[in-house]
Amino acid sequence: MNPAIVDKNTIAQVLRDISLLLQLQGENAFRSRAYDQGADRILGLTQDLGPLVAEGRLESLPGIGPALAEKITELVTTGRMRYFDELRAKFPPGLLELMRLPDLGPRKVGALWRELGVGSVDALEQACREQRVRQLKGFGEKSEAKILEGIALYRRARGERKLLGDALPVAEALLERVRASPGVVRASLGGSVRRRAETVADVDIIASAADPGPVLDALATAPGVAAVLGKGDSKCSVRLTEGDLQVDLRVLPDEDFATALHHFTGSKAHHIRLRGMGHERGLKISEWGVHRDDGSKVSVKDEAALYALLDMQYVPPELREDNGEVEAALASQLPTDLVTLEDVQGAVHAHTTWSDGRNSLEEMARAAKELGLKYLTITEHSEAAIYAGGLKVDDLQRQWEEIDRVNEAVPGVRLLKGIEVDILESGALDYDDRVLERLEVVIASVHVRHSMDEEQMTQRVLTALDNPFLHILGHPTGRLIQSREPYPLRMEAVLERAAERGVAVEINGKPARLDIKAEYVRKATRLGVRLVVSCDAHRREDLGNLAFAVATARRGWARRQDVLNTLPADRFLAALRARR
Ligand code: DGT
Ligand code: CA
Ligand code: ZN
Repeated sequence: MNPAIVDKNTIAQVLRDISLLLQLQGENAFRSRAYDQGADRILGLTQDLGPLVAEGRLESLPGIGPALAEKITELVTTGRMRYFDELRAKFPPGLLELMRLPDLGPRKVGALWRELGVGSVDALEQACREQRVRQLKGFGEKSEAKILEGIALYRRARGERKLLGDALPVAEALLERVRASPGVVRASLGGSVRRRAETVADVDIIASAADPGPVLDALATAPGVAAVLGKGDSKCSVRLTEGDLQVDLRVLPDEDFATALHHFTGSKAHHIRLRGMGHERGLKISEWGVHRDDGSKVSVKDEAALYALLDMQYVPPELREDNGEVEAALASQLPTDLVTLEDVQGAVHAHTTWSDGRNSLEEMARAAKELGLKYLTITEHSEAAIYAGGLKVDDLQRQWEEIDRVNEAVPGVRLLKGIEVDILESGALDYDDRVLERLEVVIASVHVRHSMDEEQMTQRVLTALDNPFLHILGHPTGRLIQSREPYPLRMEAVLERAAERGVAVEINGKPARLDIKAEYVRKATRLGVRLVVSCDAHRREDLGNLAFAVATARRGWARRQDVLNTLPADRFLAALRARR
C-alpha cells in the first residue's frame, strides 16, 4: 500500500483524537499524553514514514514505544487502526467535533455529554439557547454566550471555500485509496479540484467499478473521516477532520465513466455550451451520458471522444470555464502545448535560513534535486525587509561563497545567485545598481506600503520595471486569497511596460498568493510578456508550490514557450539578461 494514503498529518490527527477520547473517558493524563507526544514526533519527522514502517524502525524513535509503533504500523499499512475504531465507537460520533470548538476540551465536553446528553454541535447550540448549560457546575450565563460565539465562528470558518493548496494533497491521497480498493477500473478527481480552481468548496471523486460497494466503503472508512454524511448505492459523502473538507465519491459502471467524469468536472458554464452544441447535432448530453434523439446511448470511451463527437479539440480541465475555450476548440485554435510541470527545468524564488526561510542552502539544493529540478534561484529578501531578515550587501558575498560550495557538493542541481529586492516607495530598488548587476537573478517585489492609491502604486511599479538590472517582477498584485485584497494597480499598464522592457512576470505558486492570477496570465501572454513559474519557497516542502504556479499558468492558457524556466539554466539566465 502506498504510504501516502495515510500521511503524517492524518496519523497525528488520529493520535490526537485518541488522546482526547482517553481524556474524555477519564484515563490518567500519563496515557493520553503518550499519544500527543507520538503525534508531535510523527509531525517532526524529517524522513519518510514508508521506510521507517517497512523496516520496523518506528519504535527506535524516542517517544514511540512498541505498542504505539504497532498501532501506527497498522494504520499506515492497512489504512485503519482497530484500537481507534473501538475507542471511537464508545462515544457519540459528534463528541470529537465538540472538542474542536474554541475553549471546549475533554473535561467540559465530558460534563456536557454526561450531564445533559449533548453529543453534537447542534445539540450544544440548542442546550445553550434553552439555558440548560448554565445549570452545570463550572458553567454560567457567560459561558453559554461564549460557546454560542464559538459555534458561530467555527461554522463560519467551515463555510469558507478552501485553498486549492490545502485541498489537493488530501484529495490526491483519497484518490489513491479509492484506486487501490477492490474492483476499481478507473478513478479521477473531478470538480473544481480537477480544474485547479484557486479555491474549492468540496472534493469530487469519480470512479468506475462493477460493484460500487467496496469502493464506497473505502472512502467511508478512510482515516481522517470525521463523519459519513450520506451513503447510497453509487455515492458516498464524507466530511474530513482536516479542514472540514467534504468529499463526494461517485462510482459507476465503466461504460459511463467518461461522461460522468466530464459532467462532474464542470464547470457548469462549460457544460451548458457543450449541451447546446450537442443539441444542434441531435445529441443529448447529460449527467447520464450522451443519447441520440431516439433514446439510444452513444458509447463514449473517454473525454477526448466526447469532444470529438462535437467536432472540437479536446479541452483540458483547467480551461473549462466558458471564457473562450469553446470557440477556440471549435476553430482548432486552442494551444496544444500548454506548459506542464514536467516542462519546468528549474524553480524560481526560494528563501533559505539566510533570510526568512527554514532550510539551509544545501537542504534546498538537495530537495530540488530530488524533485528532478536542474536549478533553483536563491532569492533572499533585501536590506529594507528587516521583518524578513533581509540581507545586507556584505552578506551577499558570503552567501555566494556558500552557494559555490553547495554547488560543488550537490552535483546535478545548480543554485543560482539571486535576490528578491524590495521595490521602495519611490519605485527605486533597495540595492544599488552596482550590486544588482552582479546578481544572476533579480526579482523585485512590493512588500510594504500597500496603501498607496492606484496612480501612485502604478507609477511605483512602472519605475521599478525601468530598472535595467531587474529580471522578474515578483507577486505583482500582492493579494492573499481570502485575507488581503490586491493593492490597486493598473495591471494593463504594468503588463504593457513589462512586455516593452522585457521584464518577466512571476506566477507565484504559493497557494494563498497565486499571483498573477490566471486572467492576467492570459492578458500577459497576449501582450507577449515572458513569464516564470515560481514556488516562493520558505522551506523544502514549498518547492511543491511549483505545481500550483503551473496550474495557474495553464488556466491562463500559457504555453511552454511563454515560461522562461522551462529552459535549461544557461539559456534561462541568458533569457533573463536579454532585456529590452
Ligand atoms: P465547487 O465545488 O464550488 O468548488 O465547484 P465545482 O465545479 O466542483 O461544483 P460542484 O461540486 O457543485 O459540482 C461539480 C460539477 O458537477 C460541476 O462543476 C458541474 C456539475 N454540476 C453540478 N451541478 C450542476 C448543474 O446543476 N448543472 C450542470 N450542468 N452541471 C452541474
Ligand atoms: Ca466540487
Ligand atoms: Zn515576496
